[in-house]
Amino acid sequence: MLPEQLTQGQFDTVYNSLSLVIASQLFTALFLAAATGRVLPRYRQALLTGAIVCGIAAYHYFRIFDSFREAYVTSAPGGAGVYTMAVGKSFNEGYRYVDWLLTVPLLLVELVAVLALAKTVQSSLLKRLIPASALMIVLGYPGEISGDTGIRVLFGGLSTIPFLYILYVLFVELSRSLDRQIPAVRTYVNRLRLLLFATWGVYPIAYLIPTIGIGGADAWVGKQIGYSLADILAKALYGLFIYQVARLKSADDDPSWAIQEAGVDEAEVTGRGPTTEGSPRATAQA
Ligand SMILES: *C/C=C(C)/C=C/C=C(C)/C=C/C1=C(C)CCCC1(C)C
Repeated sequence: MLPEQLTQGQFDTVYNSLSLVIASQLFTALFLAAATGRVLPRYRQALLTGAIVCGIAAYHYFRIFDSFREAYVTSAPGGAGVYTMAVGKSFNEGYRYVDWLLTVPLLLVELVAVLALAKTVQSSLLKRLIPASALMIVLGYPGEISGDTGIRVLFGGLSTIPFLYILYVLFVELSRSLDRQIPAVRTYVNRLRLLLFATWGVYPIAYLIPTIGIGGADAWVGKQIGYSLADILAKALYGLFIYQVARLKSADDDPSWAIQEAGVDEAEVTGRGPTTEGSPRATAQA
């Protein structure tokens, strides 16, 4: 499974991808935590959850990064050349799965929290989404660490069942609750779901790379890049989308907050803010 050797280019590619993920997660976590004051209190939990997700991911990427640097060594002076697996060391892919086990349910909590649905709807969604997402990750792990293609495909297939169930809940069941949201929020939530679908879909594809005949080190490097980029989009970019939804909903819930917070722009976006006549800007333009 783990390549015995990496070229300088392969080593650098993985090194730089891991480093990029650390920067993205760390600073998105800080941003989201700092931005909680820029939404109404009822949306703060969603932003805080997003910050925690990115924080947990940043932590695990520090561990993954260290594990990678210890696993491969080069004897060439100045570090240029061929990297080989260090004796007695291994790259620990388990960090990813522990990370997902924590962050994937939290990403779903983040989504449900920002919608501010009725308590009963909220808990009914979470009671199904959280166990399904944990099951998806747990079932994927035995296949991930197995060198046997059959086992990889078997557990990949099993893990896909809860994955499809999550998509069903998000795209079919959640749609009923969305009818009650304002159009601007509906548009954003739709984008959010598509982002979730597109980025979560990368994981099973990256998982399958080693089974589709792309051999050895290239397959492994491809998988590392796939997981790394998907993590940036599915956690950091997703967190910023959640922030947008929280801002729009805050403005819609309380137009006076919107004016005080951001001028009239967001109140206009939601279509429910004060009318342009009589607003400070209209008066200024007149
Ligand atoms: C931040 C991390 C995220 C959003 C991770 C998501 C992971 C998945 C959607 C993984 C799904 C898998 C399958 C559907 C089948 C193969 C095994 C997995 C675990 C890679």
